Order: sequence, then structure tokens, then C-alpha cells
Amino acid sequence: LAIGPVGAPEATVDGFVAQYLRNLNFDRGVTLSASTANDRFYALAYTVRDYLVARWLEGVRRYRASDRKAVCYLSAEYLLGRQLDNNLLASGLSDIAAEALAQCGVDIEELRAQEVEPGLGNGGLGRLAACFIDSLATMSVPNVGYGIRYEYGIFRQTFEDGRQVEQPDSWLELGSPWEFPHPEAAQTISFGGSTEKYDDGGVTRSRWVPAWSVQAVPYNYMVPGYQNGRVNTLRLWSSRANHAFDLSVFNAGDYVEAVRAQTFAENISKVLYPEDSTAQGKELRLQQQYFFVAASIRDFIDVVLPEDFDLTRLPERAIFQLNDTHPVIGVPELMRILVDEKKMEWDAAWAVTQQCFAYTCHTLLPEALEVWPIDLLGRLLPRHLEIIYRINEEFLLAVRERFGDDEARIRDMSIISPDGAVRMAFLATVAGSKVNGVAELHSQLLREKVLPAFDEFFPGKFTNVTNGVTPRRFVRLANPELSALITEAIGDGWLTDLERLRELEPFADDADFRTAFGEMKAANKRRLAATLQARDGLTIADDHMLDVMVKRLHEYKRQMLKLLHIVTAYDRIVSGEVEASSVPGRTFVFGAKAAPGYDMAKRIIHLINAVGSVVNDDPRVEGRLKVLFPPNYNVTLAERIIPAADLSEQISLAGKEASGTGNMKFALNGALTVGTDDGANVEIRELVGDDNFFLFGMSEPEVEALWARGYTPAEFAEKDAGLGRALDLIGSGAFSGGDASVFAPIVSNLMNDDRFMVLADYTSYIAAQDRVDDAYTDTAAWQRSAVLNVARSGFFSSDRSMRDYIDRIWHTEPLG
Ligand code: 26Q
Repeated sequence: LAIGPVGAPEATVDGFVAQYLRNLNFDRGVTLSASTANDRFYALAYTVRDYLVARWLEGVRRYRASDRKAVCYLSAEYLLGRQLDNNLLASGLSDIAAEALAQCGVDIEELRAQEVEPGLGNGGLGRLAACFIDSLATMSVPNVGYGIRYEYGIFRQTFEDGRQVEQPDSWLELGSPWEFPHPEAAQTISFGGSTEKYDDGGVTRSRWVPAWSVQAVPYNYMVPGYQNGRVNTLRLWSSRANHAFDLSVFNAGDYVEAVRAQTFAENISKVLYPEDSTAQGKELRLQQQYFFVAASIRDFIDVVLPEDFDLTRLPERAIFQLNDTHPVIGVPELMRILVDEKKMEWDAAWAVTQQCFAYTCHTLLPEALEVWPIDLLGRLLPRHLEIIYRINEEFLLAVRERFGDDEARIRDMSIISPDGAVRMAFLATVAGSKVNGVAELHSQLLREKVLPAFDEFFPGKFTNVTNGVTPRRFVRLANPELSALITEAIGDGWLTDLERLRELEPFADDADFRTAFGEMKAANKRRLAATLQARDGLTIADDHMLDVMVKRLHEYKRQMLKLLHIVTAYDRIVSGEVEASSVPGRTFVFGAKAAPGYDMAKRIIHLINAVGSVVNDDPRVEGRLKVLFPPNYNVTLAERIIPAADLSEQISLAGKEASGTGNMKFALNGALTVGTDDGANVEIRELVGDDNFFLFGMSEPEVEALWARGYTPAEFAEKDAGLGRALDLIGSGAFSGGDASVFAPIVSNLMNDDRFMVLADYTSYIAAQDRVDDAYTDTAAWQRSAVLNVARSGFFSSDRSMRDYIDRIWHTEPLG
């Protein structure tokens, strides 16, 4: 009888075929000839799984036998993308699987298309978490990713008459072959009720008497490292009704109430909130946060750590990394476990807690900093609120000791705001051993503008870790042609040591290499064209520059600025200022979802589509300008679009984009960036060099200076005739069949308010785009720049980000 893991199937084509057919028969219960595409996809996924499982179980055993510190990454979002190709690549089975399926007469492309991506995130923050766990597995660092198994991920976007319409993302409709549910390991998570004091052998203690509870069921997912035999775990929690609770209601005879209770419990993990900035104080959202964080911390203490582990030593074994403020309720939860349940002294518990947490901030927008009204928090988690009060009291006492009774400072630093809300970023900063921003500029502004008093009070607590992206998914899998070119030139070590891309620099001056590079871009454009044709019936001209802006729709990201450029380019042609035939062909590609309640963002989506229909159909343009806006931008589509791009649009108002990670993916795939001095653009430009980056717009200090002087957007519209005309066209109904009212709110917002200074940066942006047009005519020089972008972007690997977290924050090591 096998006590350890059963060995993997033989890693040969025959071994794969045998396992594949076994899975079709025994797991799907079908023969190959009677199978559906979904059956064949499932059997393939199961087969890949079968090769990884033994290593996974062995890794878990080795970790438990060690006393290594694990990284517990707490994130409300993981935007994983499809798993099949990633897992094939990680296990080194891509070629074997292709050959095996060919032998069975199965079309692997058809099976790839079956996989529904788990869209369990909104954008950058969720995708970052997915890149990080990929890198940790590849670097053999013990890690559990903890999060929520939303039944519905980010909505599926469709357009009706150019307007965004949201459809539910029922990604689990046909099940997921990658998950391992463990209902037997469910945990009880409690809510509500009250607190009470009680006598514990002469000591007065507090305890929580909750009112209701739900079950948290773990679903495990494998996170394989890149060809290193290491498989980490992603553990996502799903909510279920608590059966004990059900039973009491059943016994009381209220069947309908019992069933309703079940629905209520299952609501907690039902749906991902599609907002990605403005926290809105929704009770269900706080339930989600506490639900997954409480289950995760308990899981680590009760299940992962040995029984009877001495929790004063928890910091030696665990670091809980807080991905933004969403999991910060874990701070009072750990305190509650240590003080109330384990009966530790407050000070000792606080020392443990402070060492166990670290906090990553992903924003600078004040409206995006999460706060929870105390009445809501007190109703849902009364004991946690008490603990937060005590943390705040002791913290403010220490502030007074240091700075005297400076009441203004006390008010500014209090975790409880004057209007009675818990400021989660403050709580995270006070509790965390480290606080980091996600790019150099962002970390600097975080220290100097957002939390200066905390920086002064906690010297050495603030640090920077610039974001990164996984080269396995975003170069190797998304861009196999470029990967082959690179490997041919410099060998294959770059995939796990991305700085080695530097060795490509000399090839920028090699005409043959540049030609091959150009052919790679052309092939990727054809591949994208085929995808968009099949998916949306869109076409791309072969000879166009591909100018891409893909990211969430936000006013600060300034899709409007891009749109003003397009309208200006259009206006120059139709007004006769330039000959259509002299205009270099450009296809503008947008991808963007708007939060369903974000009215201005939705209007801008409508306007992009409206401009697209007019520009694309106007014969005077002679096809020189095209606007494409495929709906439902997601990880799968990103993997097609980014490798085909020539120009990457990173045009946020300086000081607003914390980092950006799309910017890194484009540079690594050989697109040139037109961008502001914002987020990680600053570092990209420093690395690739001024000559290989189109910088425009105000710097962050210039933005501040303009606000201080007084910003009057209308003045900018008067000074620049092109801008005035573009705004007039939009405002007059040129893109809305003459109905001026549709887009008037956008124009009036820009003319009268313009919080993100679109008009102030317009002139500089148009000048940068004219430089882009010029530069693109010199193909050799453009390709040289593109190659240098690839060669000099190795810094942006998430492996490097992970090394930085390990060195500066986690102080853990790989498990050899
Ligand atoms: C909070 C409360 C209630 C509902 C939703 C939210 C919520 C959800 C998601 C708030 C924020 C987010 C996501 C934020 C995000 O993606 N930020 C981006 O993080 C990237 C990774 O660090 C950066 O590169 C981007 O600059 C930053 O915008």
C-alpha cells in the first residue's frame, strides 16, 4: 500500500496517452469517440494534474518537516488567467502533450479554447498576486496564497449600442478541473453578537459571543514552479451554510427560513465586487474580508503548523503579507486569537502580531483608501472593534509620549477618523513590520504625502518594492516567437534570470536579428487579427502601427486623453489640414472595463465606441485610422494583444498610477512606451533610456505646482486650437448622430473641472504622438529601440520583486 504519494505517470508520449485515456474513461466516464470537447479538455487537465500531484504532496511533506518560515499571501483577488498552458510549461510536458493528443487525433487548440479563465480579480492588484505566487513557486519559497473562491468573478462585458452591459461571469458552470475541494476541512467563521467580560480564575478577560456563523470550505489549487519540481498551494475559501445552525431552525419547524439561511451564507463568496478603487462601506464586502482572513489565519495556525506550536514563535514561521487593506481585519483577528483564545498578555500578543504582518499599499487616491464606519464594524465584529480601539489607544499614547499633546497630530494619526470610521491603511501601518509602495515614485509619495506623520514616527518602516510580472506567462507563453528568438540568441537561462536579457543588447545593432524581430511582431499581429476576427468580427490591417491602451477604465488613467488624440488625428484629415494618404496607418486598440456604478467611466466607454464607429466608417479617412474596442478585456485577451503591440499607452496623470504592470508587459514584448513620468514608467524610462521612450506631460511636482497656482482647464482649450476643435466635435454631437446631449457631460467635466488635468497635458501629448509617427517611419531605428526595450526590462520580473520582498520584508529563504 502506498503511504507516500503515488508516483507520477511516465513522462513519455505513451505514458501521457495512457493516462489521458484512463482519465477520459474513469473520471469523465466516456470513451474518446463519444466525448465532448469539454470531456477532452477535462481529461487533459486531469492528466497534467496527475504529473504534478506527487511533487505537490512531497513538497507539503518536506515543508512540514522543516521549520521554514512561510509566506502567507493574503489577497482578496487572484486574476489567474487560464491554467492549462502554464501548467504544461511548468511541468515540462508541452511537447509530450501535443504529440500525445495528436496521436489520439485530438485537436489541442480546440481544448485550449474550452478553458474558462478564473477572473477572480479586477485588474492590476489581482494579477500581481497571481504573478507573485508563480514566482514564489519558481523560486521554491514556501508560500500559501489565501483568497476567496468567488462563484462569479469579474463581470463579462458586452456592448449594446456602444454602451457597457455587464453579464455574470459563471466561470464554474462546467466545473473547474484544477480545484481540489476539501469540505471535510471546513472551518466555522462567526459574526455579530456581543462581547462580554468573564472571570478566568481571578483574571478578568473579554470574549466574543457571536450570533451567527458560516462554514469556510477550502479549495486547493496547484501553483507549479517553472520546471523545478516544486508545487505550492493557492487556497481559496468558499462559504456554505453552517449545518448546526440550519438544524436548529429546521427543528423549530421553519423550513423556508432554514433554506433562506443557506442562501445567506452562500452569498458571502458569491460575487467579486467589481469596484477597483472607491471603497463604499458595503457590509457584504466586510463579511467577505473577515471570512477569508479569519479562515486563512486559523488554517495556518491549526492545520499548517504542528499541533501545540508555541505561538510566541509565530513570527519565525509565518509572515502574513497584506495585499492592500482588504485583509487588514486579520490584524485584530490575530490579536483576538492570541489574547482571548490563547490567553497571551496583550503586549506579548502585540509584539507577535507586529512581526507577523506587513502591508503593501497600491494607491495614492485618497478616495480609494478603505474606511469602515464604526457602527457597521461594531455590529459585525464587536470584539474586533474593541481590539482596534485598544490598539489605537496605545498607539496614540506612544505618539503623545514622543510629540507631546499635539492634538492636531493626534487627530491626523488616529486609526479612528474624526467622523467615526476605522482607517484601514492606518491600522495596517501601525500593525505592520513594514509598509511598502509598489514603485519608487509611489513609495516616495506614500511617505511624503499620504503617511508622512507615520514615516516620522516609525523610522525604517517604509520601503519600496517595485512590482514585476512573470516572464513565464507574459513572455514565454504569450509570445512564443519572441521567446524562440531570445533563446536562439542568448540561451534559455533568461526565463528564470530575466536580467540576462541584457545579453540581447548587441543584437539591437544586428540587422538580421531586427528583421527577425519585425517578423515576430508581424506574426503576432496576424495571430491577434485571427483572434479578434473569430471573437468579435474585427479586422486589423497588416501595415498599421498597433497603438494599445488596455487597463481598467478610470479617469486618472486618462483614456480621454487617448481619445482626444484620435479625434485630433481624425479632425486633421477631415478638415483638410493633412492628406489622408500622407497619414501613417494606425490601429488604436482599447480594452477596458468600467465599474458598473462609475457613470463617467461608462460614458467614456460609450464615447470610445462612438468615435470608433464614425472614424472607422468615414471614407475620407481612407482606412488610415482604425479604432478597435474588443469587449471583455481579460488575461486571455491580454496574452494576445500585448505581444502584437508596437506602442504602449501609459498616460496617467503624474502621481496617480501607483505602478502599473501592463507597462512592464509591453516593454518586455518589445513595444515602445508613450508615457508620463508616473508609477513604474519612471523606472522603465530610466532603464530603457530616453531615446527609447516617448515621455510627455507634467511631472508630479509640476502637477502640484499647477494646482497651487490654480488650474483653469478652459484656458488650455483656448490656447490650443486642435484641442478646442476636438472638444467641439465631441460636444457638438459629431459622434452621437448630432445629439449633443450624450457626451456633453464629458466635455463639460473636462472644461470646468478636469480633476486629472487631461487638457493641461494635451499639447505635450500630441507633440509626443507626432514624434511617434516620425519615429515609426524609420523601421530599423524603431526596431532597434524595441529590441533595447526587451533587453533592458529584465528588472521587471516578478522574481526580482519576490527577492526584494524576501530581503527587505519577509526575511525567509527558499526550501532547497
Ligand atoms: C475596495 C473596497 C471595496 C470594493 C473594492 C475595493 C478594491 C478592489 C480592488 C479596491 C482596489 C482594488 C484594486 C486596485 C488595483 O488594482 N490597484 C493597482 O495595483 C497595481 C498592482 O500594484 C498597480 O500596478 C496599479 O498602479 C494600481 O492601480
